[in-house]
Amino acid sequence: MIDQIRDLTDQFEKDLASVRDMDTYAAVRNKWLARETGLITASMKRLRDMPREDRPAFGQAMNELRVRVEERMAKLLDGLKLAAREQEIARKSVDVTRPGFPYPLGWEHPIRRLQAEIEQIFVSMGFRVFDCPEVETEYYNFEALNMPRRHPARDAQDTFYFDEAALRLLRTHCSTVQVHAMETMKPPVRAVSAGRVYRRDPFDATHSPMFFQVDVLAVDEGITMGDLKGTLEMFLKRIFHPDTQMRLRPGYFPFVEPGAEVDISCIFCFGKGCRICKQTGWIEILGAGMVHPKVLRMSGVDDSRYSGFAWGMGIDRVAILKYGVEDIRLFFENDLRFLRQF
Ligand code: 2NL
Repeated sequence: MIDQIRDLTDQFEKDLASVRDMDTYAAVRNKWLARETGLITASMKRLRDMPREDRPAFGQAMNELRVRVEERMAKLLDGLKLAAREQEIARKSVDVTRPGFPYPLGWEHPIRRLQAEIEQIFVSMGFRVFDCPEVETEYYNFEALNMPRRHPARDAQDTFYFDEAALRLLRTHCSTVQVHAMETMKPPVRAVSAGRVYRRDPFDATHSPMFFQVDVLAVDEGITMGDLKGTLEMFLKRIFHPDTQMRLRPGYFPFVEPGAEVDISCIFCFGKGCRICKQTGWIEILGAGMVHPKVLRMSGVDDSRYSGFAWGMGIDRVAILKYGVEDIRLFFENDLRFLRQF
């Protein structure tokens, strides 16, 4: 009887030693502990065929064996689970000493760089860089610039409104910023403002619903058209070419009087006539003028004492000319193969 128990115990130790993984563990567990067919239950059944006096001792020994088997199996399971988890961790761990993947870097956008160059030119002439939100009110975008409701110039610039009742909109030009500049600064005012503007235009080779503008303003005592021409010529020579010529033609903008359209001598043929300037030798580049007295007055500037000049220019347009880009959409696709050429 004792021999039987010892054989079982030896057998169990051998089985236990044979466990390698969850599958072999399950097989051993089944062999010993299955409810009906396991070796423990089967051995217990032999109790009935034994002499009465042997039963208590055998029963007790079998019970001890059962407890031992259960405990050893549970411990083995813990060990297996731990090993599996360690394997999992080792599999998932990251070798921080391995060389990384090259991370694709961006590129300074040519329009933003041009904007910075333009701002720098004006800073060097004593102007202040002024910035304002792109979401504006009708007052700053239109009214304060002498474009009252039902003014035709308003219809000409199709505007993105957030909601007409609150009169919130996306600015259609950067002159809005100059109105704020005149309101916040006492003359002399010398301000340059550049940034995004928005118009309900189709997106094609020459239009974009979002583009970039720069607006320049100087207000002081005794400012004349001569100051406008001198400052403008200096700027155009610096941004394009030292030999760039300039000419002014009469032009209409409601916020200036008089107003002018400004051309530069063609930067491709130097005025000889080519495809870009349509054989005229001149390229239209910006609009300018003397600030309308009504505009000065509305922003709290005494128009009997002060006068000012102003102009506005598309930065994208300058970029297109300067870099010979055929399609404005290229500037807004952010394809690094395009941007890296600048
Ligand atoms: C254009 C024309 C222009 C201005 C902008 C301006 C600003 C104030 C008062 C008066 Cl606060 N004028 N700016 C003046 C003339 C023309 O822009 O074609 N821009 C792309």
